[in-house]
Amino acid sequence: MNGYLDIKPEVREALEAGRPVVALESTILSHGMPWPENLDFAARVEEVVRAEGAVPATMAIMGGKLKVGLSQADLEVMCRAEGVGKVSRRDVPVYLATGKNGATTVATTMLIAAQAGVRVFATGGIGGVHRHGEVTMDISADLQELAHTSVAVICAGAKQILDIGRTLEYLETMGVPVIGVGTDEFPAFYCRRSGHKLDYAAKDAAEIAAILKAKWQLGLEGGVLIANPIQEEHGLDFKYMEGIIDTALRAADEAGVHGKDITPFLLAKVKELTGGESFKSNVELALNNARVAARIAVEYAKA
Ligand code: PSU
Ligand code: MN
Repeated sequence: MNGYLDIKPEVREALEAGRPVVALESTILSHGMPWPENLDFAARVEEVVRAEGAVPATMAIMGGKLKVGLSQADLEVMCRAEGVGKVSRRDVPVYLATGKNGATTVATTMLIAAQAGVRVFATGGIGGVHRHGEVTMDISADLQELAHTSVAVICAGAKQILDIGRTLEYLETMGVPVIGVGTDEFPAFYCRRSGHKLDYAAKDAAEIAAILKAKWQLGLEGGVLIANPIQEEHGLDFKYMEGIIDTALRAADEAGVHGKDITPFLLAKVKELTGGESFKSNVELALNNARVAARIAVEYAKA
């Protein structure tokens, strides 16, 4: 156990007893959803995990510690998001040393989960290769984390703000299995389909748990990406979203936004352009991912 880890007692007990735990990220709270709806979401997502028989562990960096599981007061600080930064892998040492509060991205949540011994993590969408990434080299650190850190990430695919084809190519090069949940197509967050095929459609949580076990028992380190499409009734139209995203990308270009600010900028722009509609879908898909993640964690704990 490293001295930077601060594991909530409930999570520690579950880990020690080999009971299922599901990691959750905090960037989705601090930088992905508005106050106070994010606090309501934070409570609901933890409830969904508990209802399936697993223990939720929301990750963040607070007071110089890697927090594994947040109290209600901690969740409120992350949701109010005053002075809360967005922390990817490169930012971790700075936040630990300075005591600044940081919301964890997919990369950082995976990193903390692995250190604490949590193997399953539910999020909304992952970062990836940005459009024109072959020129800008803007590739999310999430992909390198998936390459090296042994945590399963349950997501609803990736938003069309990214170059989904190149994101999948990158994952293939890095040896990251991408498994569809009841689908052989990689989903595009708000949309059930992206036009990009997957090789594996898992039949249930037990099969996914068996895949995780086979990979890690063999010593094949690194993550597994589980792609769980948004529920039919909450999905948005692909063509409609293409239009929204083109407008958001143009706005980013005109505003000269780049680097770590581009993802939050595009997410905020998409939200603004779709009105409240995309927010509801976002909440539903994230809850759905937490449910599937908890089922996988339960099966993995049995295996
Ligand atoms: N994509 C989304 N919603 C999000 C993010 C990405 O649809 O909230 C967040 C996640 O925390 C992800 C991070 O890990 O943005 C990626 O940021 P970057 O592209 O700067 O690595
Ligand atoms: Mn980037």
